[in-house]
Amino acid sequence: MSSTPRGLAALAGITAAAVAIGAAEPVAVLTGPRSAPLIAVGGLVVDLVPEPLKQFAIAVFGAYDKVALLVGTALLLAAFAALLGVLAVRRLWIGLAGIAAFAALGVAAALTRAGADVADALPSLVGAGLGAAVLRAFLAGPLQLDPWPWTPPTPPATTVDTPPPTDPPALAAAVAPVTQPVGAAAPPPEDQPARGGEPTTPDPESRRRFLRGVGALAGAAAVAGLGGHWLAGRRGVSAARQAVALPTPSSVAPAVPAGADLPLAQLAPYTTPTSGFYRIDTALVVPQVDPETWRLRIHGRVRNPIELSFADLLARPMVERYVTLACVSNEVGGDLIGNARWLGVPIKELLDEAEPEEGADQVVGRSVDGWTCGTPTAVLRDGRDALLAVGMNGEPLPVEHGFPVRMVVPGLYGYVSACKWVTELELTSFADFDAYWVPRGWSAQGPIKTQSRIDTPRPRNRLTAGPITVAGVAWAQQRGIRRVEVRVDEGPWREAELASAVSVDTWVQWSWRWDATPGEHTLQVRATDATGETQTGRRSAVAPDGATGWHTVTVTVR
Ligand SMILES: Nc1nc2c(c(=O)[nH]1)N[C@H]1C(S)=C(S)[C@@H](COP(=O)(O)O)O[C@H]1N2
Ligand SMILES: [Mo]
Repeated sequence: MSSTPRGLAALAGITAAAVAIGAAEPVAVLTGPRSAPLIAVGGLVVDLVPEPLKQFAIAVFGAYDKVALLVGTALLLAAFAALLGVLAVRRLWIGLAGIAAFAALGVAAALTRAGADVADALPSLVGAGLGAAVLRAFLAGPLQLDPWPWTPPTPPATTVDTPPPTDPPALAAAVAPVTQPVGAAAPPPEDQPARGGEPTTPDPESRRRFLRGVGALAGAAAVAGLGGHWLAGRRGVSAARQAVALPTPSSVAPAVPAGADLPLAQLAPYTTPTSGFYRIDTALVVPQVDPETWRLRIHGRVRNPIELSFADLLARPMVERYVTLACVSNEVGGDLIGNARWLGVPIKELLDEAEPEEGADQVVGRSVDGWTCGTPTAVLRDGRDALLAVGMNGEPLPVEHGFPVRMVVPGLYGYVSACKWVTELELTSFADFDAYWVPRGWSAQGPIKTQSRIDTPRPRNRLTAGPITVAGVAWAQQRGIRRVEVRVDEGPWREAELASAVSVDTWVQWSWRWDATPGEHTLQVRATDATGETQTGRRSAVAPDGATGWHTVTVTVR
């Protein structure tokens, strides 16, 4: 960092912002992590960012798109804070007004999140107050760049009767701003015009005190920020999750047939380990839902509204099923898909009890954080294993996969069916309500398209001529896979061998023996579902209702 006055002023601005963000975290331990300004504003960005930019972020940053968003937001904040620091040297009120504007943004973001209450404004307010105090203390104190309006302008020669501060003045001043109107943007009084011109260079001793103050405050901000974050994590529900005893299913999942899992290293296992299961959601912090207070309301256009507690749900007969979940954003060949054994209550039974009214053709699943998906009522009642799931692969749902309860609906992409942290099923119609992704350009209807993927060989594998096993997975949930074919260099399609699968609701592994010859080769795969329809080779983007095209892998054989 430059040590010109302007550089120091920028550093003061950044330190003030760091203090604001850091100080907000311990407050957010009380009000919930989503009320912390960085997370709240980030969440607002997630909801408001135009779809193409979001796609770009997912494409560039993949699973780290959320981290990238938070880092980007923090960098943007730092840049603005530096600018505010520099401007505040000329006019302190500009700096304070800037902080007030950021506080307003933080408060607005925190208060507009689903389920927010007034207390959620606190982290931003406390953070902004301390940030403003730090900025004021720096500029009026050790830097003496702009004495207005707290210190009368004093020429250096008269400072002899001012006792030198004994403690880091920045810290001392930071805790004593209570009598100052934080964020007040009043212009200077007539008789004390704001300083114009370039700020003067502070003397070396002031600079040292300033840099010590920066170091101390940055350290304190980091400790408060990380400590608060850690504390908030400890207030999570992992202990409550561990305490859940899953009931024995009244209808167990069929055993996975011996031939379902081919012994090939690069091939996706039939059952996806929970730790490797893809995660997609809009939540910047994973919702922590206490099963003790969790409720599910089935309401809207029903004759008998229902409200269930977690204990009520666990007391009902449970079924266990393998279902392959897929994301509509999965590119051809992508890995936003996984197969798990889910335990839950059939949604159909609950809907039958609630008695949907005529014309209520959409069930809106709503999560605690306000996210919604819209599922056709008819799909949920047609007898497929649509579940309100509480278990995944024999354990309570992981928190990031929706603990304590989520929806799982075979045959539909997750964005129209798989509501995590679900707390409401509202009966309405497609004409009357658009769920979260629909106004953002995605189709209201999201049946999963027949697809297939080559898992081995991979594009960069070193292959030697001779027999090579080409293998992968194929899926057509609800219909089932009848046939998978592979072709080399756009030659004739050859039928692959299908492994076994538990049901039509899961993917199936396939394999094909290839007599590889030296050179560069293109492998392609296509699947045909049990209705006889072959997946199209026409390429289409993931939006609005799922990608199409044949997965193509180019390899070099020596
Ligand atoms: N509450 C909530 N549930 C959600 C989402 C979300 O953003 N919020 N995303 C959906 C999408 S797009 C998909 S593909 C699945 C993914 O579930 P998983 O993260 O358990 O793999 O969750 C669905 N459920
Ligand atoms: Mo998704």
